[in-house]
Amino acid sequence: MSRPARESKRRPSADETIRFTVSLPASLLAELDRRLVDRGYASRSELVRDLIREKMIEDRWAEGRRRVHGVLTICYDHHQRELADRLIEIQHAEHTHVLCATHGHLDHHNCLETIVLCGRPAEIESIALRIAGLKGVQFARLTRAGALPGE
Ligand code: NI
Repeated sequence: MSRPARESKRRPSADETIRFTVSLPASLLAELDRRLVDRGYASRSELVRDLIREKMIEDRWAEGRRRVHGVLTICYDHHQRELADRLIEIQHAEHTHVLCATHGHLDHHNCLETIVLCGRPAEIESIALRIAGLKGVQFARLTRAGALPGE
């Protein structure tokens, strides 16, 4: 007796891994394999999964309406007048968008700080720009992050 058609087309559960076929031009596949080796991936699947996740985070930021996370990394000279106070003031004023901050002392003069931000992309970018623009902040980089569906 054959199985009913409905059973063979059941919906996979969210954590199930599905195998599917992708057609690529040979040159694109060669580029993918180069990245695989350069980045130390164990398989094409691992690399493709990460590329999809990166794109999903990018799209979420570009779409702009949903809550995302970002990590602002800054370096500054803590001897710069009033800079440490201004950094603290901005974070307190934006406390609903600041999850946490970590401070590291790089040497006698220089500090490294990571500030984990949450909110809509425009809110996070505005806070990051204000901090990056403070006199004495020598390096600032915002890393875009966010929760992914099903993970
Ligand atoms: Ni320090």
